[in-house]
Amino acid sequence: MKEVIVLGGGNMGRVTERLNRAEALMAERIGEVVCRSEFHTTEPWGFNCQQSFTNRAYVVKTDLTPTTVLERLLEIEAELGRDRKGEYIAKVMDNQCYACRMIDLDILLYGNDLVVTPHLQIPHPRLLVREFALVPMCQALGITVEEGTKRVKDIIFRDEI
Ligand code: PH2
Ligand code: MG
Ligand code: MG
Repeated sequence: MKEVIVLGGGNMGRVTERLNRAEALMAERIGEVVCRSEFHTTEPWGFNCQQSFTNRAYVVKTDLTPTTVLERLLEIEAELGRDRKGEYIAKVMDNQCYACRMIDLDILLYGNDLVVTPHLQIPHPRLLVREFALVPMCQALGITVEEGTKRVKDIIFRDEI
């Protein structure tokens, strides 16, 4: 059994309702959601856009592998209306790195595992520079941001000399 930390977010439409639906679906398809942060209202990071984001982090107990967790999260995003093609077009048209989205479910941590595959990197590679992810994650885990930062760095640099 592993503890996976998922960050939910979005900035279009009724995001809190959608995140609550996502939580119920994660509980059905991934595992028990044992803790969650509050909803955090955050400014769009990394791109220009008017609508602020709502983010919430979840601690989920699971027997699934990281790749299977990712597959299920992508399925849930699609079911809850994520339009990746529309986002892609908006991103290219506006020459931005990101686009507004209905919902995004990202894996931040999978236990203390370091996972690097072509499609998945855990810890999330931008976790330490994204306050909108780090702050809810630490709140969901009941630890300080300093402790959370240390945990992430220990995972990433554990195998380095
Ligand atoms: N997600 C992004 C890019 N920028 N900004 C905020 N505040 N919250 C997000 O969840 C977010 C973002 C890419 O996934
Ligand atoms: Mg994301
Ligand atoms: Mg994502």
